[in-house]
Amino acid sequence: MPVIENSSQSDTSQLSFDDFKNIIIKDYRVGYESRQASLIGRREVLTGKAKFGIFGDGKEVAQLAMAKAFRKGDWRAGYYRDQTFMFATGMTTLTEFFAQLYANPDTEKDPASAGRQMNCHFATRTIDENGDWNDLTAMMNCSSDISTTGGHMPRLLGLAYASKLYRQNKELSYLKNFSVKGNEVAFGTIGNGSTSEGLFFETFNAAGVLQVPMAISVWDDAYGISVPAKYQTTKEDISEILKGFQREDGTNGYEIFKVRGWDYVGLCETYEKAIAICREEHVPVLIHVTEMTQPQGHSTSGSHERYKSKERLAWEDEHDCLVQMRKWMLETAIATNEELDELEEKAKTHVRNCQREAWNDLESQIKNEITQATLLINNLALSSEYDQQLLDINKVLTECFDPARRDVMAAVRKALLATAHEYSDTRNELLAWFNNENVKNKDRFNSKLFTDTQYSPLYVPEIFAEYDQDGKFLDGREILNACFDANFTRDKSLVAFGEDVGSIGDVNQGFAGLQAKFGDLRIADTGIREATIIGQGLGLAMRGLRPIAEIQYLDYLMYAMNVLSDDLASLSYRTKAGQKAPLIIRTRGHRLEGIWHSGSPLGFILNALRGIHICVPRNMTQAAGMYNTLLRGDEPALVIECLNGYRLKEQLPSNVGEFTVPLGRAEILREGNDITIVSYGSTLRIVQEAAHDLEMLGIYVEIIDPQTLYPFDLDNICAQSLQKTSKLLVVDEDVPGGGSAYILQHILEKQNGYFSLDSQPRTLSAKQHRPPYGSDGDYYSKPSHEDIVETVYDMMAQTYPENYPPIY
Ligand SMILES: Cc1ncc(C[n+]2csc(CCOP(=O)(O)OP(=O)(O)O)c2C)c(N)n1
Ligand SMILES: [Mg+2]
Repeated sequence: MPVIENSSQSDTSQLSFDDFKNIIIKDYRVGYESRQASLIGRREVLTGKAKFGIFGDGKEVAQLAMAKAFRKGDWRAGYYRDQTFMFATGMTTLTEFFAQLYANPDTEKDPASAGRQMNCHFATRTIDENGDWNDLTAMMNCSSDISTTGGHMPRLLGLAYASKLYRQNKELSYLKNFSVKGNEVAFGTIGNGSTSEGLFFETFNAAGVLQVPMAISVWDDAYGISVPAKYQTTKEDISEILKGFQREDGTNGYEIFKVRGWDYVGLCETYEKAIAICREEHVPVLIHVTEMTQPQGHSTSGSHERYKSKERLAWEDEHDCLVQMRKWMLETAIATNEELDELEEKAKTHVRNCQREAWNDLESQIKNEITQATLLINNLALSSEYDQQLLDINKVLTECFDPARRDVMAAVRKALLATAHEYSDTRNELLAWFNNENVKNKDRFNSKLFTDTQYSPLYVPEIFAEYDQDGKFLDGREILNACFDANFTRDKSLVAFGEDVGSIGDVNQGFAGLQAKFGDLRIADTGIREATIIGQGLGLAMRGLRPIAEIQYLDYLMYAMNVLSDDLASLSYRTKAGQKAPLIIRTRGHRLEGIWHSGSPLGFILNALRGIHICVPRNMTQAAGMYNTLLRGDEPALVIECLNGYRLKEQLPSNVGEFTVPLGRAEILREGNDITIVSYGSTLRIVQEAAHDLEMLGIYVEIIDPQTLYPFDLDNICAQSLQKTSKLLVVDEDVPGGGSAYILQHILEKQNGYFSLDSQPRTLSAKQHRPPYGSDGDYYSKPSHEDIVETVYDMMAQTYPENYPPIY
């Protein structure tokens, strides 16, 4: 008889046989209810009540076993097959499961995503509505799922790494809400097919190096949608090929387990053993669960009969894990057929009731809105000359099958458009109702791109830089170094890591000497693995630490872009501010040398990373002020330092660790009446030099540094400048139509700058291609001093041709 540990029952050796039976029967009930949820869920999609369904059928029994090893304070980072685990741990309920399937936008009903995510995308809420952390040691924690398979692996690494820091760095013991001596295990799940992803292998290796309590379960059903294992995995066996990671005497590495997905006893034993090693020794473990099935096929998008052979389908029927568990329970006299029949009937009714409750909840809200809207439209029809049109609109709405909010709002908007020429009290009432609903719908569907609470960096008070009379002029890198030193002294939860960040203090020495001062748990080197550097930071930030994750050059941000975009940037939105990760990404870019060290792809970054603040400091003092701001706020941000600025002299502020640069605060660097030039980062210095030459020509340019591109110039400084100059030039070194197009949209459209222009707004960017190596390559690819002077000259010539004859 196996010793089965239950999360609520720590010492099972004392259990009576009856207690033991009851635990197993309860497990079977949870598994069976979960299966019913899958069956009913699929039907709800096929009958049109929900739009898409993907379920965890065929994976139930392993998850029951995994749940037994999961404790309060632990973390999950998994994928869409894990509903049984979520039910078994109590991290979600059946009613919430259905609320998400129906896209209920209420966080009370779908706490994981407020209807924003497809079904089976799980999360627990780690912060409250004020942005304050919950006590994460007192609850079970599930980091928010993403649909991109394998995309969650880097985050898993960070969640596990946090336990290591909490265990090894005694200075963190004051952070009571996050850890009890680093005893928390980060549980990951991934499908066999998705282990083909690079992120899986990158994470796997990094965890082996770091020796963190990470437990990866691979749910192996031999397929990734229709593609069988022979096209997915070398030797068709992931644990076989990962055997080289097995730890041996005197080496780091993994403990690797393999167990069949329908073997309840084997699974319980495996999880108990594996997780004990992981938790106590901080050794990562792999649990490869084979022979899993997929009774309903991959998702509601297609049927698996198309690609599985008759033999395979028959095998799956027989090896269905719940069928096998039931058989075993009968064979071992844990339950009788009659008992299980009765349990199954009750389970079916229970799940059906939960489903109805979830449906009725949303439906009744929408019906209520329809009643209100149709009444108001009817009232309007009484006094409108478009009465027939309005009654028709109402008829369509009342006859709508399974109506949604969009149907209600579409009807109201049509009614308001039809009566746009009329003025009446009844129309005003409809309009007021519409406006009121819009506020609610904006909150339901468009809010919380950032957590947006009192802790937002936008509310960090502004503190000006101060300078002693004999304030030293230092290399830019030394300014940053002093800033980091002060912040690491002030805040013990700060950590920084990346390639070459530890021992040598980063390739440009911003962290020089700080590892020696603060220790290698706080300032650390990593392998060359950008995606998991970000994942490492993301997981730490979700667990209450304040990481600065460094990407060595901006050009390599590409390698972390999936994690940044899919996971970090969407975290607040996809949980409706139920989780936060105040991760600061530090990198350096713009111009230096050659094709892969001169990148400034801000258009790409701005388009992909809404949900992350984007800071582009022109020098290291401004960068320091931004770090000071960001480290006192709680939202994620990317800071792009100027790669060619570390050895330029800047004056050291006496309050280098305290002064702040507010986000969204544009600064006028030079005043002028003729042309407004907006630029950022490394081009600013060239623009400033060009302005000097332009002055010799009698042209006075106003130079504005937005400082942060997201948020962009919150005080409309740019548009105000245009009221004076009427001419706009945006200079950057992204591709044409990249970051500069974003800036134009802000100034012309959002700030209404268009109305102040007397000539065509212009952009001056780098070329479409990347800059060749060498100074001439740079000159012919990036905007140069002469390019800027001539572009401004040309713009002036358009208005005053007689004053500015053609140069060429
Ligand atoms: C990055 C990414 N690529 C492709 C997909 C489309 N997709 C969704 S599920 C899936 C199959 C995953 O198979 P596996 O990992 O074996 O998990 P299973 O569904 O079999 O449990 C694919 C290809 C995706 N969601 N994300
Ligand atoms: Mg699979």
